[in-house]
Amino acid sequence: MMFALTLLPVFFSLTAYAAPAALECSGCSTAGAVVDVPAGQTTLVAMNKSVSFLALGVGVQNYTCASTGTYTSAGALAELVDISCLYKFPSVFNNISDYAIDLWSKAPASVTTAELISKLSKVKNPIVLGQHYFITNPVTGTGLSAKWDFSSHLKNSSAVVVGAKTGDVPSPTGSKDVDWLSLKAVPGQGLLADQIFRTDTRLGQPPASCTPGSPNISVKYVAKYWLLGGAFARKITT
Ligand SMILES: *[C@@H]1O[C@H](CO)[C@@H](O)[C@H](O)[C@H]1NC(C)=O
Ligand SMILES: *[C@@H]1O[C@H](CO)[C@@H](O)[C@H](O)[C@H]1NC(C)=O
Ligand SMILES: *[C@@H]1O[C@H](CO)[C@@H](O)[C@H](O)[C@H]1NC(C)=O
Ligand SMILES: *[C@@H]1O[C@H](CO)[C@@H](O)[C@H](O)[C@H]1NC(C)=O
Ligand SMILES: CC(=O)N[C@H]1CO[C@H](CO)[C@@H](O)[C@@H]1O
Repeated sequence: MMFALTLLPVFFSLTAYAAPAALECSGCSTAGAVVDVPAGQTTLVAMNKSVSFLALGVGVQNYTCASTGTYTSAGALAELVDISCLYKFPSVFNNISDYAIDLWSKAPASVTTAELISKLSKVKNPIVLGQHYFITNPVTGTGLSAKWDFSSHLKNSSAVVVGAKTGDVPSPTGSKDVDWLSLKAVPGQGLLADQIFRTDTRLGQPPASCTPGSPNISVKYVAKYWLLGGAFARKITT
């Protein structure tokens, strides 16, 4: 661990994304933000609700090897950083996924997502809003459902949302990046949001084939998450 951390300044200083001055990252209103869905499609459609939270997810997509010799999704785990203040600065906002995946994919395996976030030198004062992870589907009792959990940060157990997928399009940046998604809130599973989008994905796809019986794998990825509606927006925005 110590060894890995002492390497951090080296690879961070080598990064190509030298910024003149770091921008304040967290704590701004995104009420006027428009979800960055791809043009020319009708699969991902935003509800008429304000963006309450805009986060950069840094984490892993998990996969299990099916008997057919291909990987299938087995959930994900990500830390969610408030990037609300970057929205008004396209030169940073449009490149934040590239910047983060560059650092994250080069980081030694012992570097955690939290450590990585603390080293995002292009932004100032990043706040971790919470985590994205998977739970057993609360409706059917089998399979996995995506959850976003800000309950610690917002000190309210209702500051969570479980999503049911409503739309899925291939990433415009290519097949190496996980799909862009829309999800709607599963009723009765929290008040954090009414709708969730995953956009601007980088990496996270599994290898094309696997040997049945091999262990589950975790593949690093980053994405932007947009949470619309819900009951908590004013509690963190300014
Ligand atoms: C969104 O809702 C507002 C207020 O309810 C309404 O004035 C506006 O026309 C709606 N916009 C769309 C695109 O539906
Ligand atoms: C691998 O993922 C599958 C699907 O989510 C899960 O049932 C299984 O417990 C996981 N195996 C391990 C060793 O974590
Ligand atoms: C995904 O893998 C990570 C380890 O890489 C693990 O901590 C996490 O619990 C896993 N999540 C699921 C849903 O399997
Ligand atoms: C949690 O948030 C909800 C929605 O804003 C609110 O109604 C409730 O009173 C809050 N609970 C606590 C303990 O603050
Ligand atoms: C350094 C870098 O990747 N810059 C890119 C940031 O995003 C714009 C588009 O918004 C690209 O044109 C730049 O090349």
